[in-house]
Parts: sequence; structure tokens; C-alpha cells
Amino acid sequence: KILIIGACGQIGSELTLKLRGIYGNDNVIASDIREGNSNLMESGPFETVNAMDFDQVSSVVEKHQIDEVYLMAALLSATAEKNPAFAWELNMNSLFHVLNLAKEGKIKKIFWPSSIAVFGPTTPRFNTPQYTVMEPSTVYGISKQAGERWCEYYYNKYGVDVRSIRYPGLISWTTPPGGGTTDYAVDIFYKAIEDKHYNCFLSEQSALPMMYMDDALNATVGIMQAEKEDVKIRSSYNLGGISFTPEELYAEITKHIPDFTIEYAPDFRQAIADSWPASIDDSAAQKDWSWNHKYDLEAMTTVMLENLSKVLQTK
Ligand code: VAH
Repeated sequence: KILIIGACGQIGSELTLKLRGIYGNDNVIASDIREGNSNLMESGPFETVNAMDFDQVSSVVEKHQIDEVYLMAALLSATAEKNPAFAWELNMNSLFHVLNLAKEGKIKKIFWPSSIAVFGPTTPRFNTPQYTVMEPSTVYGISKQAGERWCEYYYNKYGVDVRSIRYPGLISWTTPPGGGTTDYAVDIFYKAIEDKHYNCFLSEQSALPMMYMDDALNATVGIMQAEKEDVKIRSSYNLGGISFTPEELYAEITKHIPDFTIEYAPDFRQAIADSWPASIDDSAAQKDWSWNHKYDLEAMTTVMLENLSKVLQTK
């Protein structure tokens, strides 16, 4: 049985449906602090769980005889900057609860998401290597770097089979933007369709590593289905994908919506974006568990506009 903690979030809501499609609806228990959308709630079991409460997590693991946990609950970069103490509590305590349950033999396998936010202003910015300087300057990035260290420690010290991926910015149309700095690349599609104008909170040249959600979900399933000995890196794997600037994304959208206009008004999130890499080297993931992404900027833009137009028309 699989438990997804944080099943109503940007990744969790789509990951739940994908895992239910692979393993069967009743074998994938969704959980979050609040209920999710109808697709999620109607397609399989749901439990209300506060990821920070060990007893709640532990009792759901016992009740459903859980084998694998995907821990997707966290505060993202921009939100975490507004609530540093709470972000640290949520991001770290939820991880310790799951790692300790696995150490006690109650869980067999864990997926825990890290992020390109673990890199900081002193990290080489282009084609950032798997092993390099990492001095994250955001609360979110600090929590992800610390989390990676703990995952590797629990693997080496207690044999906990925890697997992790450093996600780039993720782009999807099923859940609205959730407090991330890269979420301008989600927001822009809503605004292009609804208003034909977007006021972008990053400057036009801010290149960031990005990925369409389907690719990210395939990578998540891919690392979890890999043979244990093939997962050689137990901190977290770099995951590349595409890299583009707001200006390049805007230009791609205007191929579909010619009268779409944009203005740039960088806010506090500019400093966060400036501290992150522009592009990522994910050759380790390609080599160890045959990762490759499918969606380039053109394909991602097409599929986002097609699907989001349908969703927004029904509103
Ligand atoms: C954020 N989307 O912006 C997340 C992600 C790499 C970015 O961690 O905070």
C-alpha cells in the first residue's frame, strides 16, 4: 500500500492520480491537512493527516499497512520566506517522522522531493553539476539541503531506502500556482488565457530550470521503481529538463495568442530566482536509472494552453 502525504499540493494532486492508475485506486491512500479536488477525493481513499504530527502519520501507516510513503508536504520558497520558523518545522519534522517510521521497519521505501533550491548564489549557474558548492540563501533551500543530508544519513546508518530528486520548477495545469518562485511560469498561462496580459514578478532575463509535470511524475515513478542498487546517490538526484527566461516563455505563448502582452515588475522573488541555477546537469539520473525528459518548451506551451483553455472555459 502507498501513502501520499501532501496529496493536495501541486505535485501531490497529480502524483496521486498517476500512482492510482499504476497500482490501483484502493492501494494508494491520499492524505493532507485539508481535503482535495473531486478527482482526488472520488478516486480512492483519503485521510486527513497533519504531516507534523507523528501520531497521526504513524496511525495512518499502521491502519492501512503502508509499505511506501511519498512525502510531498512542504512550504515552497516564496511562502517559506514569509514564515521561516513554520517552514522549517513543517519541512523537517514531517521528514523525520517518515524516516523514523522507516527506521523502525514500519515503512519499506520513501520518496522525498528536494529541489534546485538547494543551490545558492555561489553555485556554478549553468549546467549545475550533481556535486558542487551549495550555499542556499532561502529557508526552503536550507530545509531541502538539510533534508538531503538526513536522507543520506538514514540510508547509510539505518539502511532506510529513501530516494530523492531535486525538482526544477514544475509546470502543470491541474492545480493553481502554490507559492513558488518558479510559479510565474504557471501563472502566465492563466493570465494569457483570461486577461491576455501578464504582470511578471521576475525580470525578463531570469533563466530558470523548468519541467512539465508529466516529466516530473515519470521521474518520480522511475526512481521509485529502479532497482535499489541502481539508486547510487542517496542525498538527491539533479533533475534537468528545460531552461528558459520569462521573455522566451512569453514569445512561445504569443505564437498561440498573438495579442498577448507582458510587463515585468520584479518583486522579492527576484532575489530568490537570482540565487538559483539557470540550468541543471542531470547526467547522473540519466546514467543510474535511465532518466530522460520528453517535453521541450514548445511542447509544454502547447499542452498547457490546450488543457488550461478547456479548464478555464468550464469555470
Ligand atoms: C519554488 N517551485 O519555486 C518551487 C521549486 C525550484 C523551485 O522549489 O519554490
